[in-house]
Amino acid sequence: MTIPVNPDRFLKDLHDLRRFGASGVGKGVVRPAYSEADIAARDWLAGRMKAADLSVQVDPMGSVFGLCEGPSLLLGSHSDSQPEGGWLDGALGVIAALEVARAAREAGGPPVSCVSFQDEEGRFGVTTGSAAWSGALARDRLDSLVDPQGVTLPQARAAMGDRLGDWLDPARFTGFLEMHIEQGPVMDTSGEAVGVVEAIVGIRDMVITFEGQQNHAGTTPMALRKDAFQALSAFNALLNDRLRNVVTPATVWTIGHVTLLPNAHSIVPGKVKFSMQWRDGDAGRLDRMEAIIRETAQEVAATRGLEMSTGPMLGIAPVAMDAGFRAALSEAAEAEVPGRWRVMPSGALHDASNMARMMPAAMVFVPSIGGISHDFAEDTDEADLVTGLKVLAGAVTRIAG
Ligand code: HGY
Ligand code: MN
Ligand code: MN
Ligand code: MN
Repeated sequence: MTIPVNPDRFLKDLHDLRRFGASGVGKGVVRPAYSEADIAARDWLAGRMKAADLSVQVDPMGSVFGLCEGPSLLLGSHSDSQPEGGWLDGALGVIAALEVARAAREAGGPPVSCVSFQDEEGRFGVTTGSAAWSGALARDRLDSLVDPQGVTLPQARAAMGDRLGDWLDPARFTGFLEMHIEQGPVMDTSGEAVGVVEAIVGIRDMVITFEGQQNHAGTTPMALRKDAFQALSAFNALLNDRLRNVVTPATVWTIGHVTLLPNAHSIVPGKVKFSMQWRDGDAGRLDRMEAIIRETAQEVAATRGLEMSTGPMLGIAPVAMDAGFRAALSEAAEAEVPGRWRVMPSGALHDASNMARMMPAAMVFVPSIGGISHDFAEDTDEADLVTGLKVLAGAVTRIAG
């Protein structure tokens, strides 16, 4: 049967979710995992699930499930945001999932459950909520995770109090589908409306620390300094040079968070802690990059007389999407927007990466205006949002009938 999704109801819920943590700049949101806004949004979402006659269960990480009875497909994404996030990254997939589950239930269609995973945006790691559920992140590591401000995961989770429940048995779900914005420029440039994801890149992420000697910025001769900022700067230049030999145009690496200590005009900085993240579709290349990163950091520290240390590494392996689910999405896309869709990889991480470890999983993308995401300016044309919803519903029909 065709699942009679309601585009107006879907768009209204999507805009209602945006009010939680609204940044006041464009449609942007500030809704990091376990913040007041995030928890309020999860409570609102639980209410919408109950109103749709789904039973709500929250797992030990704070991922919120809206369940129907018996085995079902699971649809969803995440409702936490980056520290400066867009209104669609994650939220779109959560509300599309809610709408398809709700419409299917009302019409006596196939059983569909929905979920908003917690901390996909990695306040405590990489897609933390779904990684912990799938085992990609060992559960005995959870208590040792710390955010960039020094808050531990157990401290942050405590804010969800007695909302937290037990892990769900993945065996109750027959597969996972996630709708998401592309977060890149490909479809916006080509004019296509839908992307069917073939594979999701792998990621590795760790913190590197250089520790030198804090000193007076007026009296310490340049040749005698053990300057942590200069070490980071030299490391970055050397690393970019060396990685060039092993990467492809699709490989990316980012130093996105830096803490320079003590961070004052007239003090030679004694310490720098920074995030080092790299992504590629090939696990062997991720290994080779890791070796170069570690060697280069070691070498720069040794040459300049600083100490170098690395924190625990987090990672998610590259993963292919399920062939049958991809075919269902492709058929649904062709039916909805003939010739205006493509098959493409995902350079962003998604909860679907972890779900693919436990059950068949696949993803559908809609375009991002200007290719902008992880920014308040992130947006997508309403017509594309609705097209994506219909393709998702069409794929559910083809998979679960
Ligand atoms: O960074 C990512 O790829 C994801 O948005 N957390
Ligand atoms: Mn996302
Ligand atoms: Mn994101
Ligand atoms: Mn002085």
